[in-house]
Amino acid sequence: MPNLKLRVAMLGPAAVGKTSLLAVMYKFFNQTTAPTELRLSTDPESEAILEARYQDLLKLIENFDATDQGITATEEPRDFSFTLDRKDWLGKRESLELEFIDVPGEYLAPNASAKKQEYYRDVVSNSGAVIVTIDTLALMKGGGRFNEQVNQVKYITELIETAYQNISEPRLVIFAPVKCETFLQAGKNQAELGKAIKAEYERLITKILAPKVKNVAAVITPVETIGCVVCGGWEEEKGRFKRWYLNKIHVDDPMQTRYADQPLRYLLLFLIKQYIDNQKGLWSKFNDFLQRYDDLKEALRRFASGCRKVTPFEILQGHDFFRIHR
Ligand SMILES: Nc1nc2c(ncn2[C@@H]2O[C@H](COP(=O)(O)OP(=O)(O)OP(=O)(O)O)[C@@H](O)[C@H]2O)c(=O)[nH]1
Ligand SMILES: [Mg+2]
Repeated sequence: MPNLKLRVAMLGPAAVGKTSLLAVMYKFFNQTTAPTELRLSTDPESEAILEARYQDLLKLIENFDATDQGITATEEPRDFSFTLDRKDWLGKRESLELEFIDVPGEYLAPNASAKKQEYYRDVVSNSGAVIVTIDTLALMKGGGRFNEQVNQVKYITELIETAYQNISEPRLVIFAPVKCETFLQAGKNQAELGKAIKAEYERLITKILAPKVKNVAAVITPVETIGCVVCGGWEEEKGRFKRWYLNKIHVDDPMQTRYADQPLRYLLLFLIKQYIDNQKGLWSKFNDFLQRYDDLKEALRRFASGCRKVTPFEILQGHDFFRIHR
């Protein structure tokens, strides 16, 4: 059993793509263990669920007109544990566990019970990192007129504001725009995505996170979950968004997930820096742990050094949390 756990909260309203993002992150490690030398494994139940969600995504692109109804909504909060160790790590007595908490987006719905809302806030406030999953189509299509309905920026802002009110330990906020293939095609201005996030999440970034820069790092790491589709429009009813129309770029294209590793790399880079800075509290166990396992620390450091930093990737604040001198 792993004895060191770090919690990562998945945050976002229903259907933005939280579970899909977890499924492609799991798949990334599953497919690329050889070159990374770090091994990531999940318990059999988590693996079965994430594999099933991944297969749902594959089904989505079987047809040329990819209908956007591939994935089952999450019904209950669920932990997905990603256990990390080094491939040839001797002993394997202990390992590092990243525990992703996937909460149903309906816990954020305006009519969700106070208990559910409070539950979500507690998950965020007790997690070292949060992945704000953003439906990029809603952010940018139609002049962003469905953004508030789909991404609930105001509510997310308030939730983080409350959850981070009294923090004294370092936190990482990862903005992960998904469904972003349409805007990252060759020939598109890659800077538009970051600009839209900064404009739409302005209050969260400048009023809530920026004043806490000593404790809070924030990055933008887009993930193309599917990769081979573009948005051909949407269906709406009485001004309310209903669904996206997606088209494959070429009929025979396979799934072309891009950047699924990036949130993980940033997460691990942030962790290693905590170790180097020898932070207390939430992080102290992590420090004790790595102190004992130099080889794992080195493998983590090498993996984390692959963080992308050029547009559309960006460190919004807390550059020092990611700066490692050797
Ligand atoms: N085009 C495109 N569609 C995506 C992407 N990621 C997710 N989707 C679609 O978005 C839908 C909803 O994704 P989920 O992962 O179930 O969303 P969720 O945030 O977990 O939703 P809840 O469980 O209801 O909170 C899926 O059916 C996918 O078809 C992406 O990167 N690109
Ligand atoms: Mg889900």
